[in-house]
Amino acid sequence: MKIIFVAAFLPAFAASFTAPSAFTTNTAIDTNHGVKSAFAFTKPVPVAFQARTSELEAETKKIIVLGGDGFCGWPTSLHLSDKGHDIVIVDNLSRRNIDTELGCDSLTPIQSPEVRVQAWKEVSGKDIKFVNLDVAKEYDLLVQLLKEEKPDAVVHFAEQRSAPYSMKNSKTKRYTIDNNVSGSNNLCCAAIDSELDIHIVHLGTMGVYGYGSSGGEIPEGYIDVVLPGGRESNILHPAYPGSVYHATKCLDALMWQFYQKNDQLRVTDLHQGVVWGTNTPQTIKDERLVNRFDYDGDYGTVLNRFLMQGAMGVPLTVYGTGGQTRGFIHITDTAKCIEIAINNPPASGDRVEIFNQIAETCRVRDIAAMVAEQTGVDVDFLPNPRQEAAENELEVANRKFTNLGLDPITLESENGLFAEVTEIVKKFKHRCNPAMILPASFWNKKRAEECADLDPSSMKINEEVAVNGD
Ligand code: NAD
Ligand code: USQ
Repeated sequence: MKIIFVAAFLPAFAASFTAPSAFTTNTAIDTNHGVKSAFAFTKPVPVAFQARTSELEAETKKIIVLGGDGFCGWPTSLHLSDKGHDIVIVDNLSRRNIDTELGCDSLTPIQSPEVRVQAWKEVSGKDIKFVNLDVAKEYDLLVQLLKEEKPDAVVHFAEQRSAPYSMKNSKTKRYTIDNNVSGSNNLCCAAIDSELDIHIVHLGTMGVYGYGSSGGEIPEGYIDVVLPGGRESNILHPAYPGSVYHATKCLDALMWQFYQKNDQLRVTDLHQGVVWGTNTPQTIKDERLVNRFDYDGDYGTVLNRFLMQGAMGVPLTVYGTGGQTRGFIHITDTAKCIEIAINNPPASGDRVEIFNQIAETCRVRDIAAMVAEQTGVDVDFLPNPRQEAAENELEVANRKFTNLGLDPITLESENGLFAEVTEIVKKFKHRCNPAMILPASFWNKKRAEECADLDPSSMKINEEVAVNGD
């Protein structure tokens, strides 16, 4: 069956979604040079849609979403279902269990998978199947599932994704390696054993490239090099992970390369930046569909943490000098990127397709300054719990997605930046445990010692600054 998406994705979104201007679009892409750093925005450049997306013709597909209960996986599953694809979510709920282990919870009250898919059925009329399965451990069930469902594509989100959690202690380091590397290897083996031609779409990370300043643009996956003797080659970009978690994504990348070469698996690896935001045009349709919002020191990512801290009247937790520059993307665009990747699979025999999945790059202290200015909260420069470069530049190519029609949400619009997250924080501030805000994982003994004076119980919500709850 074929469905036609006329014109771009975004007008369609805008029509069906009444959320604030967080979902208006403006691009900060310099199409000649990739994404520029840290609010040094060039004038918005309209991206010309190319043939494949100006009148996007896509087949409806059977898609299995591994990790479909998570922060990225849930809204992506709904987005793909909304587009007419037949979705099966696989998740072992390990992320929910880690919340229990850490004594924390999503700021938003996420419903059980069963309630979520039922709510989606009521809202959209569409079925999503949920399967509780451990991708890293239940290999036979995974093969059986592939054989039964015969998916066209498998989207692989099912990994332990927190760098701080992966650095907490030897137990979490070992778990992260075991879970992530086994899960990806199992998926490759299962795809081969199923004898199906499955397109694997994996969520990698910008962190595979490392965050040193290389002095030039980070290309999309592969880099031209000149080897000793003047031999020219084009190779996977050297891996330079900054945490055990990031190391698993580097190992994944090697595994995709090997299985593509050996078994002609069709694989797309998406090197995504830090994701921000909570809701999407689909999750906002019903309270029971709300996406998770991590704010704690282990799982909360920087921009969402600052937005939440700003709205709560808590000083912003900048690590070190805040000189780290990272790639960012809004959760709505995560879902759109996955859709674009699914619609543009590599052919059998093609090398692994790699996209850089970011909208823009920003420096941490610039983001903090922006949030502080808007909310009046202080900025705290804390000792850095992480072993990372104090300052780094970052210029990243993301032309593959923009050329395929992505017109990403950026931080340019202040209203857009705050509206969605402020609403969420306002509604659920009573669920926040401020003692979970300070960093709770340290990269090594030295970092732990430097952070020894941080006192979790010192964090207090400032009721005068905090947005009033309902
Ligand atoms: P998440 O922890 O919210 O979601 C991951 C989901 O996978 C969880 O629901 C978890 O229960 C499930 N899972 C983990 N191991 C599993 C296993 N062995 N079997 C079955 N299910 C399993 O994380 P997220 O933020 O949604 O990230 C999803 C993916 O995107 C990850 O691979 C992450 O590395 C990548 N990514 C995330 C971000 C970000 O900022 N959130 C940025 C770049 C890349
Ligand atoms: N940071 C602060 N204060 C905070 C939190 C973070 O200054 O309160 C700094 C960190 O030191 C780091 C930067 O902000 O320099 C980003 O930290 P983060 O926690 O937002 O992101 P990170 O640990 O890199 O991991 C997140 C996701 C991960 C994904 C990665 C994409 O959890 O799954 O792979 O973003 S990337 O960063 O591009 O590698």
